Amino acid sequence: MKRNLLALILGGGAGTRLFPLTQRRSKPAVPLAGKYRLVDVPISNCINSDVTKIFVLTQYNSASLNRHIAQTYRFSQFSDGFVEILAAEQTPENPQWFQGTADAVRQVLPHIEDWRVDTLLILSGDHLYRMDYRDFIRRHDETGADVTISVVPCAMEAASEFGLLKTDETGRVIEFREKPRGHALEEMRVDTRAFGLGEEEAAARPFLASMGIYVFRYEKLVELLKRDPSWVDFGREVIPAAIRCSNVQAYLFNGYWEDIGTISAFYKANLDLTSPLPKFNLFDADAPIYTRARYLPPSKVHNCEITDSIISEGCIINGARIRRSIVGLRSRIESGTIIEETILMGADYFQTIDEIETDHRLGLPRIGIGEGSVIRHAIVDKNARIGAGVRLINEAGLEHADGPDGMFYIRDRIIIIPKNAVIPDGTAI
Ligand code: ADQ
Ligand code: ADP
Repeated sequence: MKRNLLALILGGGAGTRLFPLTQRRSKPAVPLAGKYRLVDVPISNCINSDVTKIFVLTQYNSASLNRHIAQTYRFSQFSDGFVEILAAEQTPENPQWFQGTADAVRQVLPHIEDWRVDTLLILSGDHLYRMDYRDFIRRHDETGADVTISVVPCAMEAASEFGLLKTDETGRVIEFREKPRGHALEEMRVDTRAFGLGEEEAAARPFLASMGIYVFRYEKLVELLKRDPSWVDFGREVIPAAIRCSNVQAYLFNGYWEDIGTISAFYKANLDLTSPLPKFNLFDADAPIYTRARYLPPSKVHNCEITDSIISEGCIINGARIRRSIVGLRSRIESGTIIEETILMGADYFQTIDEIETDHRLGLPRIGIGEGSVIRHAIVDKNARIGAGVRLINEAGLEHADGPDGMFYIRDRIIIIPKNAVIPDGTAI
């Protein structure tokens, strides 16, 4: 029988955890690793697993997400593949935005019922990992499951951030608790040796955490979503209910996996890519991460000292010292700058000579990093104009701050310069 499989990528709710990167765009469109966007990871995993019917669910439409999807994921006319965005919409019956992950799926059911789907693959839009979903789906088929949850062994320190579960000896899930704390957390400890972990590894990672990605038998999902409209979240309501009334199985994933839905996790995972042997490999020719082909010129580097960094296409870098940083597309960096442990997202476009001259007359820094500036431990969003002699080093060691008029933000000690921000010459933060 021909399988009818659809993938739904949950592209984010209100997006508060990645604010201000999500101030002007929906979460799937947040730039990653200098040239990609978050949504490229699950979409590439899908394509590399032969899953080519993909919907991206997002709370609001953003121009950059629409443009990115439309210009990147064009399948051949002989394929039935597509990537389509479904944004939350107000209808006469439903004036609400998505109330949670399960509610998002419930609200888009009318768009997918025509597809005569038998299996739904539900994915998250803010994870960094590489998975062949065919193995995940095979396990779902072999066990005759209604729902299969992908899980990773997890350490005590991180466990309360996740849905935790227990299985019986056949791998069937018998208990699930969403982000338990204290005693409730302690009770979810399991012997992960049963999942093939060695003695030491099992002691270090004694919990089974849900990755928040699921394979559902379509009929069962529809039944669960229709049963109680107050069930709006998979982790909090739908999965615990499914365990009570159906066959829910766990699929153990053994590779690198990171939830990068918060500023500090996003920052750390991006910077890890600059390591000599990063945990996430962008250089896997068998399973590439796709993104928009932009036909940019190769980067030009003049008189610089650059170590442990990623330099994207279309950059011009003059006389800079750059260490452990990501330099995004079309970045323009002037001489005497020092950039350390920083993510520069680059620019959406090259400025013309006329634009640069006009900026100069108006006393506005051009897009990029001006002469002699020092930037450390920061995220600089696209099209930011950082003047000359600027110091972005969080000198006061602030944990959390909001700059005047949204000029900058500090989250977990990381300085964030929002998209299109202007930082005048000589500013010190
Ligand atoms: P969380 O990651 O906390 O836990 P949540 O923030 O609700 O779950 O989001 C999961 C995914 O859905 C994210 O990609 C998010 O952006 C997206 N999303 C959230 N609300 C949405 C909405 N209203 N509309 C569209 N998309 C939305 C979940 C599980 C845990 C599991 C972790 C693993 O509930 O059990 O351990 O994922 O990261
Ligand atoms: P990316 O190249 O990172 O995928 P986008 O597709 O989001 O980025 O952005 C590139 C787009 O930026 C261009 O296609 C162009 O439409 C837009 N853009 C915005 N402002 C300008 C501008 N002032 N001049 C030229 N292009 C601009």
